[in-house]
Parts: sequence; structure tokens; C-alpha cells
Amino acid sequence: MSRVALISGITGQDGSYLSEFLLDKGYTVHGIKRRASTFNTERIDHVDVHPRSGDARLFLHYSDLSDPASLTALIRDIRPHEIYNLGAQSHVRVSFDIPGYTADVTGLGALRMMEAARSADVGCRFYQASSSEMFGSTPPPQREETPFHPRSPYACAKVYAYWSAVNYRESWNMFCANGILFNHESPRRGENFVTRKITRAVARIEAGIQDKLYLGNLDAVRDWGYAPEYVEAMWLALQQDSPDDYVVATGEGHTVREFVEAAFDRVGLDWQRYVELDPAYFRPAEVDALIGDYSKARRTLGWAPKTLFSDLVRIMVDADRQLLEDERMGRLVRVDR
Ligand code: NDP
Ligand code: GDR
Repeated sequence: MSRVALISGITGQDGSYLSEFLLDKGYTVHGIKRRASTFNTERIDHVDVHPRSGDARLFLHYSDLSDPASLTALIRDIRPHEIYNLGAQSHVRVSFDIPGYTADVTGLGALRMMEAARSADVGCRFYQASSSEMFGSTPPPQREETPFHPRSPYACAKVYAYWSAVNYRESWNMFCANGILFNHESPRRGENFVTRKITRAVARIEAGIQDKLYLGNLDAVRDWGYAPEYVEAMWLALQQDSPDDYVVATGEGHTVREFVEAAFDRVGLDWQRYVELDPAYFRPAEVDALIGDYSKARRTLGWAPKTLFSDLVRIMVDADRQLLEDERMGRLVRVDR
């Protein structure tokens, strides 16, 4: 019988790659989508076969991390072997504007998922999408034992969710694993995270339809990996004999400025002519440097990154150039099922 997974946040960057990964492994995948006034399944439409075809192994259900009753009912119905809690208000800068909502969805939402899994009593394994943001101002390299010092409402909410997962493990003997993932990017990255904002702008500036790129802090150092590789680490964390917590990273740090430079270089443009600073993008408290030590993941999970900084920049710039070309040629048309 095929294994069954439930993913919250399936419509996001990681949810879409994880769905593809699990479907390839033969899983039946259920995902939580939330009600929106516009279509929000663009990232998974290409793998979503309508149930009426009889071949479907991906099923989407309306629910929300703020709605515990629907989460419990869903888990009771689906009886998943594995739950991946990827749903979150995941934007750090935005979390300063909507701290209460962020705490509710990103923090309490994780607790609601765990409690729903516990009360449904289906004996499933639980993955919590924890974040390098939890380390905040603690200097690199950061590893599993590094103390947390969160610097945003988002990071505070993630610390709460992290400790809730540990607590459910210790209190209820649930198989709860935290993946402490450092930044990971892809052509499916949300358009207002800095890497994708840069690569989209590069494509548009090259095509002559955008003049300037407005950014905030160029000195921040991040450890940027490639998202499709990171979802494998999530799965590996749930295939172990016992639950644990893992840092997943590349071990390389680069500044935002370096990312900008490399992205403009890819199309032969001098970034300094196009990039301007806008104070609106600075944060009330910044995280200066995140660089992960993933030795434990390598040792225990047998996981290591393959795509490093310059390849990542190339993949993302090329994908945004292609996307723009497809949009301009009218090749991107949504087909309703
Ligand atoms: P995205 O922002 O791309 O996706 C977030 C997902 O959560 C979307 O599917 C979104 O739905 C969903 N969501 C938001 N609010 C709710 C809600 N109230 N109820 C149910 N679902 C909701 O994030 P990523 O894919 O990049 O990240 C996945 C997870 O990993 C997140 O928890 C993030 O915080 C965490 N993380 C990400 C890292 C990264 O570098 N990408 C690093 C470390 C941790 P919709 O599509 O409708 O908006
Ligand atoms: P981050 O990602 O905050 O690390 O969180 P983001 O890409 O938003 O910012 C990275 C760094 O770039 C600086 N920056 C800008 N950021 C944005 N978004 N827009 C700008 O214009 C800009 N200019 C400079 C930021 O100040 C920051 O230092 C991501 C999210 O995916 C989280 O959900 C996840 O937990 C962490 O990564 C690990």
C-alpha cells in the first residue's frame, strides 16, 4: 500500500518540490490549501491530476493553520503516515507589520497541527519546518547546539514551534523532527524574497521594461542553497529510527551585494547603474550573518548540498529570463481542469 503524506504549505516553494519528490517515491500526497480570492496553486498545477481521472495521487483540501477543527478532521480522514508542516507566514520583514498574525499562523499553527495529529491518534511522523532565523544574532557558524536569539516576530514564532515539536516528542513520545533549514531558493521562490526579487529584476532590466531595483541591506550574509535538494533532507529526517533535529545548509556565506553582482554579471550588466537603496526594505532588527554547519545532517542523514552559490544564481537568472520570454510570447496560459 502506498505511503500517505500530508503537507501544509503545499502551494509554497518547498511544498511544491516536496510534493514532486514524494510522488516520485510512490506516495499519495494530500495538501492543505487555503481559501484565497485568486488562484494560489500555480506551483503545483503541473503535478495535480483531477481526482475524476482515476490516476490522481495528489489531493488538495481546504483548511487553514488557524482552524484546528478542520486540521483534526483532515488528519482523521486521511490517516497520514507523515505530516510535513511547511505552512507559515514566512516573510521576515512582513512579520514586523503583522506580528500577531505571524505568531498565530507560524507559531500556534504548528502547535495546532501537532495537537491535531496527537488527538487523531494515527501514529504519524511529524516534520516541523524550523528556520536558521531562530539563531538571529548568534554569530556563525550555527549548528544544532547554537543558542537561539530570534530577531523578528517570525523568528520568535519559529522558536515557539521548534520547542513545541521537541516538547511533543518528550511529552507524548511523538516522532517529531525539526529541520533547521538555512535559506534555500529556486525559480519558484516567492517574488518578494531578496534572491528572486533580484533575478526577476535582472531579467526585466535586461529586457528594457524596468529601470531600477530598490533594495535594503546589502551587507547581510546568507547561506543560500537550492530548494529541490533541501526537501530531500526533510524526508530523510522522517525516515530515521528516532526523531531528531538537523541543520540543513551549504556551509557557505555570501552577502546580498555578492548575489546582486553575480546576477547582473550573468547578463553582462553593471549592477551599480541599476541598484538603489530604499529604507523601506531595512528591518527594525536585522540578522547579520547566517552560515550553517550541516555536519550532523551529512553524518546522520547522508545529506549534502550539490548546488552552490554561482550555480544557484545562474539557475535563477536563466529561469527568470525564460519566464519573462514565455510571458511576453503569451505561452503561459492557465488551463482549468
Ligand atoms: P512560502 O512562503 O513559499 O510558502 C508558505 C506556505 O504556507 C504557502 O503554501 C502558503 O499558502 C501557506 N500558508 C500561509 N499561511 C497559511 C495558513 N494560515 N494556513 C495554511 N497555510 C498557510 O514558504 P517556503 O516554501 O519558502 O518555506 C516553507 C516553510 O519553511 C515555511 O514554514 C518557512 O517559514 C520555512 N523555512 C523556509 C526557508 C526558506 O529559505 N525557504 C528556510 C527555513 C524555513 P499560500 O500559497 O496560499 O500563500
Ligand atoms: P530572510 O530572506 O529574511 O533571510 O528569510 P529574505 O530574502 O527576505 O532576506 C534576506 C536578506 O536580504 C536583505 N534584503 C532584502 N530582503 C528582501 N526581502 N527585500 C529586499 O529588498 C531586501 N534588500 C536586502 C534582508 O534584510 C535580509 O538580510 C528567508 C525566509 O524564507 C524565511 O521564511 C526563512 O526562515 C529564512 O529565509 C531562513
